[in-house]
Amino acid sequence: MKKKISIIGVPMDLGQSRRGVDMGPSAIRYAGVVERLEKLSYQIHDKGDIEIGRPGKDEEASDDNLKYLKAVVKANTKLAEAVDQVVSAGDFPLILGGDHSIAIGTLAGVSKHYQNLGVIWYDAHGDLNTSETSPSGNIHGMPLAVSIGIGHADLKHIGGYSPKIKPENIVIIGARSLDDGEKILIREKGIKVFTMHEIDRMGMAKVMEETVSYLKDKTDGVHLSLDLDGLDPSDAPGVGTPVLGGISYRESHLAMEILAEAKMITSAEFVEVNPIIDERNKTATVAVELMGSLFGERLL
Ligand code: Z70
Ligand code: MN
Ligand code: MN
Ligand code: MN
Repeated sequence: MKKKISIIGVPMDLGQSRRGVDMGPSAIRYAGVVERLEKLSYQIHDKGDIEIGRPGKDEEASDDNLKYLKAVVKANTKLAEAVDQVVSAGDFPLILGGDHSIAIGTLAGVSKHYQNLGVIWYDAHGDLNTSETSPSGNIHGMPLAVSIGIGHADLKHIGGYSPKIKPENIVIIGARSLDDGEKILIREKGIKVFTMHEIDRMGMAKVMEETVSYLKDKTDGVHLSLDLDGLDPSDAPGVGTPVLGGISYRESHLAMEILAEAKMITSAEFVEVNPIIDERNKTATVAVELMGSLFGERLL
């Protein structure tokens, strides 16, 4: 029987300040995600988008440095339920963002199905802020902290339980823009991070081999959370917060191919594609190409 992938779009951009990533799911669909994965003989079920709606004018402001908290909680609660259903049905959940705050809902839906879920966080950022440490109040800078049980109660308890993941089951890859509070948390919790320094020094092949062996024995499933801003802006220009000196297109394909060989990934999300600032849908196209490699495409 063909392995089934269920796609869920989350057209939400309220977790960060630049409008436009709400169009990410459309852009990724138009870049041909369904056709690409069907070619690899998966059975694809596109479940469409989570309904987000428009926030009221007064909703952005918040007393506690958490912009659009209510709207983000609402969207992630719906997403968690949808993802839970996909995993319960035995399908592979593939989530299309949307800003990275949607990882809160994805992980809430996935992690209850595992004793020890691993997470690979492919990102220029750590997304380990809290309302106390965040320089921006943007919730897309907080989902990894929330998922290990640190942050606002309404965010932590989406799905009805907390924490979703253990710090020792996380690997961050591509970090090059970490806030002070995030650096402290990384040290305190002993989170494994391959910054751009390690990628340059060791090479991507070694980084991914170490990632696989770090997670292999202690996890019973691994979620890939891929923020397109992990890539260099020259390869992925259509992201809200481009950071120079990122992971290349080629290194990213290699990373996905090594994950495919390891047969380790049990759910995935691709986030932060912003068509407004993209160049001819380049970033969505890169996302789809990387999905191809993740799901087993080979050059020969
Ligand atoms: C910064 C903050 C961030 C993604 C930017 C940026 C966070 N650390 N996350 N892009 N995906 O505002 O917390
Ligand atoms: Mn179906
Ligand atoms: Mn991110
Ligand atoms: Mn990022």
